[in-house]
Amino acid sequence: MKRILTYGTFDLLHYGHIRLLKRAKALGDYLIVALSTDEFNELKGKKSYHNYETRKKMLEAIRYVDLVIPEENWEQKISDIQKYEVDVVVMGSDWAGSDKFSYLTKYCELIYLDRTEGISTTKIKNELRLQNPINGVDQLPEPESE
Ligand code: C2G
Repeated sequence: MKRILTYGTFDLLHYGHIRLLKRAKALGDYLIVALSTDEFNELKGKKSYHNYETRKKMLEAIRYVDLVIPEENWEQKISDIQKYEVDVVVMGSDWAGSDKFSYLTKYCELIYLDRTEGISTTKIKNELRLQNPINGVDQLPEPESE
């Protein structure tokens, strides 16, 4: 059984996330998602709309996802790979070359899949904000963080 592992926040789930998960699962037989906790998101400078429990439930409803575990820090990846006997870590191409992942090649295969253009959680938030100004005041979009 080929075991795949990926990491992320997966907030305001969108087709870019689903496409990543579908392609990751197609690389093996069992897909584990290490989902950023709310506390780790704070460390990453991200504030998700949905909390961890909600984001976890949504991921568990996706046919490609077999297990969701918490991502609590940057340092847990090697122990995750060993504990879950992971064969391949998969990430979107925006992470390609990052030192947060490149060292993992000593422990397992590392594959980057093309990021889906034209969609991101930040884009969704910004466009909703512009479409729904508060008290008639257009809200300035947050800088693209993804
Ligand atoms: N993604 C994608 N296409 C998009 C948006 C996201 O392929 N349009 C991918 C990202 O590359 C990532 C995954 O979907 O592999 C989850 O994206 P995020 O929820 O934005 O996760 P991120 O903030 O990149 O957190 O330790 C690593 C971090 O937890 C990754």
